[in-house]
Amino acid sequence: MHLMSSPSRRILLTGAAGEIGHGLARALADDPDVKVIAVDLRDPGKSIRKDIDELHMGDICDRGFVDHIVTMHEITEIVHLAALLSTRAEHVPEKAHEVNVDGTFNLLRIAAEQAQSFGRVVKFTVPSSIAVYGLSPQEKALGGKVGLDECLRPVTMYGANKLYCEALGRYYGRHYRSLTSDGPPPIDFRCLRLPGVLAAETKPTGGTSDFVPEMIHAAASGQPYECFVTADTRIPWMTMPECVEATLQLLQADSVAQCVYNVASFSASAGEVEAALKAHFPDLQVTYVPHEGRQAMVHTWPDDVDVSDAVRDWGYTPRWTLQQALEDYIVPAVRRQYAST
Ligand code: AKB
Repeated sequence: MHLMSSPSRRILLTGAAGEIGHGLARALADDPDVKVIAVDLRDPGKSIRKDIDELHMGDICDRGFVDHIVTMHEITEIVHLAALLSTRAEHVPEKAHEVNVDGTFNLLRIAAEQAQSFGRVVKFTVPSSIAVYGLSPQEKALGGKVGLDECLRPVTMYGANKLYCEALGRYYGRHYRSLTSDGPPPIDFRCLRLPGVLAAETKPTGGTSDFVPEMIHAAASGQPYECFVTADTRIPWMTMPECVEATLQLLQADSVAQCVYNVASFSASAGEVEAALKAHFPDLQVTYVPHEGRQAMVHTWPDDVDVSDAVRDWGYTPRWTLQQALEDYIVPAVRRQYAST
C-alpha cells in the first residue's frame, strides 16, 4: 500500500484473486511509484489487501464498471489476468468466451479510449498460454522446442480464446485504425505465452496443467495423488516467482520488438516430477489414471517452447531446472505452507 499522493504508474490489475495476481501484487507493493487498483469477481482475501491500494469487486465484461474505474484513476497500465482456464472453459465454453474474449476486448476498447482522451499510450499486458498450440500426434511425438508461430491450431476453447486475444492485442498495439489515424496506436500491447506455472503458496483450479501443482501439494500434505494424465505426459513449466519476474521484466522493458513472447524454464513429464519430488517426500504415492479428455488436451501442447526471442529482446533468463526449482523454491515454500496450516 502506498502513501505517496500520486504515483505516476496507476495499474489496473484484473483477476487479482488468482495465483499470478497474488504474486504480482506482492512484487509491486513496495514500489512507491505504483498504485495498484485490483479488480476481481471474488474477494482476493486478506493476504493480498495489504499489497494493493484499492479493490473493486465486479465483472470485467461490465463496460460501465470498468469504464468508471479506468476513468476515475486515469489508469496508465492494465495487467489483465482474469480468465477461465482450459479445463473450466471446456465445461462452460460460451461463458469462457465471454470472460476470455469479450472481457479482454472490453478492456482493450476502454484502454484505447482512455489513451485517446488523455493523449498518452496505455500499456496493456496479458498472459497467453501454451494452449494456443495444437500439435498433431506426429508433431507431439517429435518432441523438442516449438517456435512462436508454429502449430497454432488450438483444440480448446481457452486456447482459441487466447490465440485470438494475442491477435486482437497486436491489432490495438500495432495497427489500430490504420486507414484513418496518423498518430501512434493507443496501446502498448505485451503478451507472455505462459507454460504450466508452479506456485507453492496457492493451489491452482480449473487448469489442465494442474497435474504437477496438484502432485506437489499432495506430496507436501502427505496425501496420495491420482494423476489425471499418464506418467510420460510432458509440457514446459516455470515457477510462480519466475512468472512474476518475467511479467515485471516485460512490463518494464522500454520497448519490445514483438507483441507476444514465449517463456518457460524447463520441460518435465509427470513421472519425472514424481521422481524428483520423491527425493524430498519419499512417502509420496502417485497413481496414474488418465482422464481421456484432459489427456487429449495436454497431448496437443508442446513438450517445450523456444524462448530465444524473450532472451534476445528483453533479457529473459530461465532461472531454474526442475531440481533447482524444487530445492530453491517449491519444497521449502510448500513445507512452510503446510507447517502453518
Ligand atoms: C491451463 O492449464 O489451462 C493453464 C495454462 C497452461 O494456460 N495453466
